[in-house]
Amino acid sequence: MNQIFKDKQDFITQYRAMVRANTGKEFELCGSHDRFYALAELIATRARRIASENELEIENTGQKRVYYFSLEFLIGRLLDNYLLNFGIRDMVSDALKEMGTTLEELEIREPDAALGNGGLGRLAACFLASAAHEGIAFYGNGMRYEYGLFKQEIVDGRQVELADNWLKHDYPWESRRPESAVEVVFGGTSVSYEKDGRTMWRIDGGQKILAVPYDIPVVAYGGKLVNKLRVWKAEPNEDLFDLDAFNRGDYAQANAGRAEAEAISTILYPADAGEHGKILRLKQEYLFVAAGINSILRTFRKEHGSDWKLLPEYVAIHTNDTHPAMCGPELMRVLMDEEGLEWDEAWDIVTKTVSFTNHTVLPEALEKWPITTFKPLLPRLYQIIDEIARRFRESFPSDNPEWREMFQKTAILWDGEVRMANLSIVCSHSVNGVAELHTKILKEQVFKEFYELTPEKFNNKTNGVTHRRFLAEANPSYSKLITSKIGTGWLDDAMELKKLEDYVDDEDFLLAMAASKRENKERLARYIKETTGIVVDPSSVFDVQVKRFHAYKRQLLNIFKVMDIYNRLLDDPDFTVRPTTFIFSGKAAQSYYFAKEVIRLINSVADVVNSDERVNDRIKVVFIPNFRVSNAQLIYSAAEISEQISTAGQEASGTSNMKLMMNGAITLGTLDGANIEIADLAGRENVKIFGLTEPEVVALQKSGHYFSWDEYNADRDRLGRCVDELTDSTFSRLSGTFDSIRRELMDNNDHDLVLKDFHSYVQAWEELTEAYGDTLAWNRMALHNTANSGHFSSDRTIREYRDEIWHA
Ligand code: 26V
Repeated sequence: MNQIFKDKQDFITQYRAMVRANTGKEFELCGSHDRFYALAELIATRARRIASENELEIENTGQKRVYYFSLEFLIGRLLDNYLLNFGIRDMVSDALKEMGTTLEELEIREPDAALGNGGLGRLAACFLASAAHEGIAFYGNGMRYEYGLFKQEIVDGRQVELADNWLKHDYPWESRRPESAVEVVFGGTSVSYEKDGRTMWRIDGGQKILAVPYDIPVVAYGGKLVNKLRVWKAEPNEDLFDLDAFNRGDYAQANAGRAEAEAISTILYPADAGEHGKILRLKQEYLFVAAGINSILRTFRKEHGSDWKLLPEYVAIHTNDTHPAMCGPELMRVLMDEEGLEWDEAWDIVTKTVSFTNHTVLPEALEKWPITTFKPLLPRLYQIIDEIARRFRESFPSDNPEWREMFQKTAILWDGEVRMANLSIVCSHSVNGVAELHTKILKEQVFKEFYELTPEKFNNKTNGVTHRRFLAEANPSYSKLITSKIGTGWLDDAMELKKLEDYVDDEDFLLAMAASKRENKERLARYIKETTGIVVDPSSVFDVQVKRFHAYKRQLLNIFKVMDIYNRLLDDPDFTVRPTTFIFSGKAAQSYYFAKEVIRLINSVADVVNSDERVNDRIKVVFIPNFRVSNAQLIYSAAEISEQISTAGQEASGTSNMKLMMNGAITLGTLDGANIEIADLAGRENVKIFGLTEPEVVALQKSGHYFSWDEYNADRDRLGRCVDELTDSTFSRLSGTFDSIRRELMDNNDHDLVLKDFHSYVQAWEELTEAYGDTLAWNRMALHNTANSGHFSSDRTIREYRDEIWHA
């Protein structure tokens, strides 16, 4: 441990001094806001000092640096994380109590940095933490959006989006680095000129934007290493201010250039994808790529000079999905146009440096840009992409008609569009999926042709999550219990959780687990009461589905189960259920009508069920608004059933499944994404699997013999009734009926096979909740889950990337 304070007294003295320096007031006279900012600054100053010591060391030892390019880093709050990693959380918590406040009171003052949409962005944040833990010189490269992901409110059951002005107050962890700003050019013309008998290219004219970096320290557990997340803000160059217009009194015009420049880093696009075509998004992608590459090369030159052949030895560039796909072309541009390398030399360097992760198989999520948008905005880059595409095409024997399919599928430019996934693959030496099944689907279906051409590029890296945040921090009572048996080693090495297997027959331990879960459920029940007004019973089963809303994740299937249970409780006097609280949380993209209707349905069912005294002693439905990292930590730790019910083959990996597993929730899921690996590791008897498998889904879709009306007609009493209730008055009281959901199921033939999997799902749920009656057996299952969750620590994932892709 790196002791950043001598002892509690030392901490208190320094903290008081910081409060005084910041506010001019004594600690006692300050509110929680000022107290939080002073505490954060005290910690951040220490972190920055260690970071600069590390920098020197890396420079001296010539350690390879890994740069992780991602448009999203969903980091959430950091204070608690910093304290845990510096090993001072308990000490600070005690000290604050002595000083008349609490850590919790200060923590909630921190903005929850929502610079990401969901799984992909949170994965990037987990990687920052784990790479630091593994001692890798690892740098996040991203965007500093002025507005993070929208805040969600629920009005009449509907999702309403509000701007997330997270920078309203200062952000204490960041430091602005204007001296490292980079000029980025949009538009202009690509012109050639002769130099030393060679044809060279440069861009004339265009709009020059300044990318200004802000650095956020990333503290490793143990506090010895501090890495950096670098996020870029777009600013105008001074010459964008139109003094003539200002002098004419036309202030809007005077500032127009400024506003246009700043717009680039104003908002995070809130759809998980599908923003293709929006020019601002393309500007974001180029800005953070160009600025990032520039700053990498600057550091390289300072340390190793201009022997660019050495770049792949000292630098790895990883591209998180296709958003940074321009890394390859931009690196080509700089190496050729600015450093004077020949194409082949530059290409060799690029393809040895860049690697790529794909995160989805959904065709509608694969990024494509109209050439008519791309080319005028980035003329020189387009030329380079065109040349990459041409050379790639020429590597085929193009006269053979059998190659035509291959040709079309692997084309980088096709049908008037730039295909970012194909560009990413061609520019990378490694392409990976995020769970075994997902990687298999990439190889055999989505990127089949590329796999045939270059099988050696393809590999799997099953996702992971940081167990220090999602178990240690999120679940203090369980962590304490775990530590009391196996010591603290599991914080460093999650595989040590395996030692918990020794306690599967220790009744006292199993009962202590139940007590810990109960404590977390009470904590969540209080939060639910505060945020929704709904009172839930902590002795009911907490059944949890929390994630972004998408048709393929099938929150609809889950709420159909609740509707069915409700109907049966009303109609069938012999039907009984284990008292359960069905908990949902998550956001839908603003423009994703179907997903938003499912949210409205859940809230409408909640409204009816929770106020129906005939059933509300046994079932309750809760939609927790504004799902984000901070409330996720309360939810995961209180969960008993983990709903992972996507249509098989659609969820690339999932990561909430891992977080919930660690916290001892039992997976109720399909054989999809990382659920398969969870089932294998925990043991089939410790999870509950249902539904069609991926090959069955593919075969059924291909056969053309799935008809949702057949499902409806085969069970009019239960399933048919739920479908009908979408459009009768049963759940319409809050804000109307659900015709579009019914149309999706019946007229659109139920694309996601909700009706098909309905019976096996409800039955699986009934069997699982039946098992809840035996407390010891249930907690034994839970324990097997926690004990085998070490594999899903992102520490393991990062080690695999390090050893097999980055070679750092
Ligand atoms: C985006 C869109 C947008 C258009 C409508 C359909 C759709 C579907 C999916 C996406 C997701 C884009 C990428 C993404 O966030 N993937 C998630 O990455 C996680 C980390 O690897 C993984 O655990 C999730 O399974 C995967 O969905």
